[in-house]
Amino acid sequence: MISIEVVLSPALLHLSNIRGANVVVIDILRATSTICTAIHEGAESVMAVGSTDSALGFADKGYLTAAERDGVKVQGFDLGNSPFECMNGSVTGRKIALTTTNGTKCIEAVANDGARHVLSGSFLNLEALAAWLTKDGSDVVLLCAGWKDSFNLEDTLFAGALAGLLQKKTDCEIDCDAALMAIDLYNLAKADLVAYLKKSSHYKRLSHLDHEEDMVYCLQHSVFQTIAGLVDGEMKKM
Ligand code: 3SL
Repeated sequence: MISIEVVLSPALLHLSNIRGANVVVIDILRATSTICTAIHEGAESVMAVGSTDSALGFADKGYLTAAERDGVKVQGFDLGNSPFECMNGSVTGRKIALTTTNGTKCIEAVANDGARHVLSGSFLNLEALAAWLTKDGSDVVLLCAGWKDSFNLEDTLFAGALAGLLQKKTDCEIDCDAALMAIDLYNLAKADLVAYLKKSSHYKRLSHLDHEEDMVYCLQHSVFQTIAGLVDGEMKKM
């Protein structure tokens, strides 16, 4: 029986054991949605990097460099953190070194801790991800990146969507109140996620920065099948 656990913030990760589990890192707005989009658009890989300095260092190795802090593209980088920057062939065949405020930190935090696989979560490939996890059959930990260690709504909603799908598709056990809460929250909001999230802190932050189009894009469900997961330390097509 698969166990499903939701970790509502990276600050709570120390309470969980991810050894042998499939860990889905969730930064819906926008890092893990952008990573999935980049891989779907044919990028060879996306490496999650902790600091802007180390991300810039990858330029010499032929990587595109990408950086965001507090929702804003960092000057001097090829890309920020918008999924639209990864479209129309701009990343096809390229390796990308990406650093973001929360999402890439979470990927780094679980990269070397004995997880079976570390996957990038997004609504964009929700059904495909649920099918992949079901087929693999290992325990699942859904890690919400949140915002600077605080809980956020959008990552929790995705955790609820995925946990709810897994609950329907698999013989699973949910003995985790965070997962049960996330499923209930998703059911409350799913009719119109954009409308529901308009009150949330990050939606407001990104709206002020004119990233509304990115958010509408990232909240679409199951528009492609591509799964991105860590292979040799970089997110690649699984
Ligand atoms: O925190 C992150 O990793 C980013 O996804 C935040 S933002 O959407 O680019 O502001």
